[in-house]
Amino acid sequence: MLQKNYCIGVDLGGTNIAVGIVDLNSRKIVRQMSVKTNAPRPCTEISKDITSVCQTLCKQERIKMSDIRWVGAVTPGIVKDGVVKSAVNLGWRDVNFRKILASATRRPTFIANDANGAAYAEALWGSGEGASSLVAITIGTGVGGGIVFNGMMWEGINGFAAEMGHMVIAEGGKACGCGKRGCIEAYCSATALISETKRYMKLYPESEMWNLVEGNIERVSGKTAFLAKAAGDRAGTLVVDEFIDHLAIGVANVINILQPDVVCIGGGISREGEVLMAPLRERVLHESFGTEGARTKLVAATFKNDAGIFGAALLGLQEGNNTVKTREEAIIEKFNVRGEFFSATPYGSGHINDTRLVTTKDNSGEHMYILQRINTNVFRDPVSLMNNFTAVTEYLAGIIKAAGGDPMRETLNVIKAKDGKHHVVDDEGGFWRLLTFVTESLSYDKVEKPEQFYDSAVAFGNFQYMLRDYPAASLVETIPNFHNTPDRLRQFREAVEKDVCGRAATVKSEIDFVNAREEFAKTLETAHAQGKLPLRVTHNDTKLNNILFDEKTGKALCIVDLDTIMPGYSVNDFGDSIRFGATTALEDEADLSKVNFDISLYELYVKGFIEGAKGGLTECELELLPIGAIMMTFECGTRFLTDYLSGDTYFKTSRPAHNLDRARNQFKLVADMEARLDEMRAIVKKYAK
Ligand code: ADP
Ligand code: GN1
Ligand code: MG
Repeated sequence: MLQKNYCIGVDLGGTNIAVGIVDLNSRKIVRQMSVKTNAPRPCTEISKDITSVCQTLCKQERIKMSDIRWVGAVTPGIVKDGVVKSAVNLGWRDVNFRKILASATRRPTFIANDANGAAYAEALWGSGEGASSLVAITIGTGVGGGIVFNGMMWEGINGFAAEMGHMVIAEGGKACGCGKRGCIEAYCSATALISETKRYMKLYPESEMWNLVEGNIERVSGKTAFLAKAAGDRAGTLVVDEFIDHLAIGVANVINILQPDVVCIGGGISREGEVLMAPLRERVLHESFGTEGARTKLVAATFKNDAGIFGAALLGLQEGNNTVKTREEAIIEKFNVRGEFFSATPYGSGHINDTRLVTTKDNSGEHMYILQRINTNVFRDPVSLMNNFTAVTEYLAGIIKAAGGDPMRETLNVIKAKDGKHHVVDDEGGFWRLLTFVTESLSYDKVEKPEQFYDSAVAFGNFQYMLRDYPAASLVETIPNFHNTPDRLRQFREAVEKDVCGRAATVKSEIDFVNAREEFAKTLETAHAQGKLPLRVTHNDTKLNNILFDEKTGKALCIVDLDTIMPGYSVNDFGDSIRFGATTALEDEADLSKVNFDISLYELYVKGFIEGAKGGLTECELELLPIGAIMMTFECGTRFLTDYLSGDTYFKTSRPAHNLDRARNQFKLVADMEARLDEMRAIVKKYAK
């Protein structure tokens, strides 16, 4: 019997979501199902629906989700590295679809634009099989496409690659939906073909096309003119010939630039087959360069209706996706894991470490782990970091156990390497650690329900409470002066001074914003120096996505990212949560009109944090909570701006002005909070009794 080798392809459209289990051995869709998209909806909801369809299909096929090697999904819109930059039909902007779908399905997950996905399937299993390069031009409502070279899809630096439809074929020509003129989409989309057909019918009342649509012009389709041409109709012939002329210019441009092995024409119109392709080939031959025996093959796409599902399913075969696997596999072999390596996929949205969800398998089933490469540019002494990490988690496990909790889910658990160490160093000097995966848990980049934020506050308050007697002196400072705001300002001034990228002149108002708060920056350090503000064992990175929520109960479950546990101020832990969570937008939202301080979320957090700390906060700490919120927001904004000025070497970025957008975003919140400081103080008073 043929061994099963399954993956899942998801074709997410504006109207329907088609999901299919694909058998990589037989190259068939073994089961499929389609549900309504009901767009616009948040990615988390759509990902949940996709997951339950996947589960249903697996049940029908009598397999487990863990037998699925990966889930690939294609979506309309601009996609770059798994992030949907914008998809108008779905109402998404800058959505990390890969992360959300991986969290929901718990499978390695790959995402691409739908036209790119279709091109990929065509390159691997369709008309490009065996060739090393293929360009697809897909003709539908619009004109799209995809470029595949040596098994890799080309998304471009920003996800806009292969937007074939906007290749200009006539300067100053017909208006296109994109706002420009003369784009091939204005001539060669199905929409354009239909409107040309109608125009010619009106010019030629005797045309056969009127009979084909039974006198009703609204019945014109992409086929009408082709049928008429086949019957020898003059108007139909004119429409089709013009259409082919225009398409030939576009195809010739592609060939002249890239000289790929194959150009394939997909979409509904490609069903016309040789009626379209034979004259197109002839025209292209005249328009393009090439030599005898070395000419681009021009063909109709092989995949028809199922191009979406196949395109999505095959994404896991992309070379880059497999190399990730081999490297991780070698590292996993050095740890004490259960069973054999099975898969690895990028996970989470942290700015510092590289995180992967890893699965292994043995006879008892599947096991999940979190594998992390510690950023040694940020953490200079990773061995001491791991000593902090293991000592604190073991201490917390004791407390959780004593309280009747589950230490395997309520705190992190470090897996030892086979050599007894808490880490593995790879061939390139990369420093890796392995944690058990907290099952059935999720983290959020933005508050989805207010109760969540309240819960996270209780959890962070309680985290500090649990560590109240922990020997602070035994902790190594993993990043010295981490939340010493005056020192952060010193680093900032240095960056302005050096101005290595020549960016300082362009951000003068942001620089002024920071400098104007030099005195304010000293507030907490001064209070500490005066003996008013105590040092405690604190987390120091309390943003919402560093807490895992129980998927079933929705309750805060486990605090993660313990790299910065060090002596610090409680008010900063409070403040860091506020800067990230008590806002109406994501931390990297660039449209500042969307970024506002959300004082009702602030109030929920104050209530929860004070409750969680169980009376452990001093009067001075309570009084300084609002200052902690402004301080952390200001400090983080300053750090983002410093990194922008220094050439983006610290935080992970995915666009050129990413750090600048983040800095502006944080400064907007600072200004909002400054204006509402009295209200913020009154709220603390209300709960501090
Ligand atoms: P970074 O320092 O880059 O932020 P984190 O340690 O916060 O790295 O990990 C990134 C993300 O991975 C977290 O936000 C969380 O969603 C997820 N994560 C980390 N550890 C675990 C775990 N043990 N189980 C489940 N998810 C985890
Ligand atoms: C970093 O690692 P992560 O993404 O959870 C940073 C925090 C910043 C935060 C801004 C070690 O947190 O200090 O506040 O980004 N962590 C480190 O989002 O620098
Ligand atoms: Mg983190």
